[in-house]
Amino acid sequence: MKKMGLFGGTYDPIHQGHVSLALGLAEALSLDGVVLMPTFVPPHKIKESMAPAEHRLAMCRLVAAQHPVLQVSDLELAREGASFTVDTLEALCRTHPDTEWYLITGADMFTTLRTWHRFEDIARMAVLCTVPRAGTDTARLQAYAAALEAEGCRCYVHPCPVEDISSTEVRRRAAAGESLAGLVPPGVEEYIRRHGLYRDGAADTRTRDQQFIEIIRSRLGDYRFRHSLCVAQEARRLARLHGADPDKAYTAGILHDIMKDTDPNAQLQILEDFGILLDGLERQSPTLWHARSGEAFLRHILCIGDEDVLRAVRYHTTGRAGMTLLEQVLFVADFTSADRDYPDVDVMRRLADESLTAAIKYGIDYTIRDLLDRDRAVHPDTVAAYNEIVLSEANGGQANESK
Ligand code: DGI
Ligand code: FE
Ligand code: FE
Repeated sequence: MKKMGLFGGTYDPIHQGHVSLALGLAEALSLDGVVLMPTFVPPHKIKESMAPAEHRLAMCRLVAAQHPVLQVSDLELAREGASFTVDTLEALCRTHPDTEWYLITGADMFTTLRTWHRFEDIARMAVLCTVPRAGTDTARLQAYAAALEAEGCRCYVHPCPVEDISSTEVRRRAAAGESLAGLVPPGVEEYIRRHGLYRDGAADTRTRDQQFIEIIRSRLGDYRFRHSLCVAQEARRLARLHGADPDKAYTAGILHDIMKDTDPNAQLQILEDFGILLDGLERQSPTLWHARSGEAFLRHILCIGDEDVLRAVRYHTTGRAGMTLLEQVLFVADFTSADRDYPDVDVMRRLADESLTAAIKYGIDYTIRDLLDRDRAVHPDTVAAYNEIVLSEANGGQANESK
């Protein structure tokens, strides 16, 4: 059995504290290696001063090159979305079957371990390791470890505390042009200067939407990627026309089909991970899954908190009674985007400019006929959306247009 450490972090930048911790544990536990795993940072959590992921990764590689026991993996960055540690461990256990894993966490994170997603599985797959900070929290860490061990977890609290170095302080000094000697490993200071990291104006200047576009680019095939950009543009146009928020519409358009090209079983896994239950009809209709798994991915993995955008994605396929204006805009834009070329798309586009509800009715009419032709079930939300429009038309078109 090989013995390997897994040490995740933002590494913004990697500093001497990380290195001492990794090397200290590697020696104490006779590890064959320690994998440094730079983590993905969701677009909205990227602070002005943060270095782009490529640079965080490159600095880790620079340091690993100086210490044979250190390795670097881009597994989590390549996933383009926040990863659960449990998924990373599972992936590593799969690719390294004859390895015993030691999960390395800093003192702060160690005492939150019990709250991590699927903690029991983490504890089953790895020995939980930490190192106290000099002068402070040894007893607290040992008490937490003892409690975990009483539950059957395997833990290791290193007896030699390490000096606490703050990445914030490293970035502040870099911004002020002060020396980083002793704080970061050799080469990292030069790397930071050469690339102008952590200085005003050196931040990742890509907008959130640009970052979302890169994320869908890596998750979707060519056809679906182009469709998503077209829907984003069309949603923004329709939002302006009908008084919805154009920025939200654009973002929702980019993201609405984010899970469309994801393997159905992987979509089910995501739904299960987040405790989302499908109704009986949904379970039978894999084409509906991407709306639900998409919402979950945006909420939990990309950490998008805007309920308007989340709802628009959730209901973009079925619609529902009482759709918000943004939901209506996205629903219609999915039919009228520039890439669509079904025979009566012009009719649909004309309706979309005149009235969102008229366009929704026309779209649902088409969808329901198509589903019936193919012996597919129609989701009750779709029927409810349709009925609401028909009934309000019968009442003189009062309700719903400006919901
Ligand atoms: O993802 P897009 O292809 O851009 O468009 P969409 O999200 O509207 O998905 C269209 C697919 O969803 C199409 O295969 C039909 C299916 N669909 C839409 N409404 C219903 C539905 N399937 C079922 N079973 N029931 C529905 O009410
Ligand atoms: Fe869709
Ligand atoms: Fe779509």
